[in-house]
Amino acid sequence: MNLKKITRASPVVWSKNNFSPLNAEQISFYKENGFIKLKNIIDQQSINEILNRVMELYNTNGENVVSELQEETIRQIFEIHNEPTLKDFYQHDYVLKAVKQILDDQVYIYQSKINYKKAFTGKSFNFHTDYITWHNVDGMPEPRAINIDICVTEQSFYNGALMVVPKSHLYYVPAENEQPKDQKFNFKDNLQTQDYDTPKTEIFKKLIETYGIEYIALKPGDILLFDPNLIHGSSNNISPYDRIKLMFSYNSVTNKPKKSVRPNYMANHNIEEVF
Ligand SMILES: O=C(O)CCC(=O)C(=O)O
Repeated sequence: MNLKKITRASPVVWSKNNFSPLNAEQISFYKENGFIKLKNIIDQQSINEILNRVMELYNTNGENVVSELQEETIRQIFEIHNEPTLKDFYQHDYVLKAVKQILDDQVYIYQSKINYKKAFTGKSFNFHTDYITWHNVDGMPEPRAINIDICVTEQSFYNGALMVVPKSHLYYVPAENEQPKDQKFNFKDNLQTQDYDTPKTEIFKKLIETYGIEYIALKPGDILLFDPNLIHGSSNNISPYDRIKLMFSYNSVTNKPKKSVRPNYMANHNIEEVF
């Protein structure tokens, strides 16, 4: 497979000569690799507040709560940007400035969630890019969007930390099996099983052989910025430690999807707040 044929045309960093809050080195690392880890962005007291709120939400139920396959254990809680106590984190001054530096536009929350990979029982996420679903299913025109992971509990190789294929964001990798765009399709079940949108095996292998796979180890308070077109995934949590993180996905206001058949909590189209 010739990777040139699937090379991405859209920019990764949309601003030009803007080196604050990320400096020139950080911007070029993000541009080349599709991600960057930033240490100690959220203080420990705030992390404790997040953890308390996560534990309260863990005991709620609703359409936006996804359990592990055939288990009661919670896997994900979506639409957390509507939680007043979590507002300070997706509206965090540094985070928003970095997001807008990369996207060079006003932004809104496209998707938000807690990924709660419980000790012993938390399940894997198959390798995928978010953009393939956002583009094919939701109709997002370009990858002018960004994911921010806020690390709440330590993420390491033993508790299912995220893995990424550096530089894979520079290609549009077709899926082995595309997710249906049919309104009747059970998008929620697919969040548990992830049967669709994994990268085509031959291309995936070639990317790994060329660029490798990297574990993203993070400590509480660290954040990860990553491009929605970056291939990422993670393994089961077989350790006795919960792996908890918040994930906020921001989209540029000039990049709104024209249509989205997925529920609003998966692909927000009620844009009430623009930053
Ligand atoms: O939490 C993880 O390890 C991966 C999450 C992910 O890729 C997703 O929620 O789309």
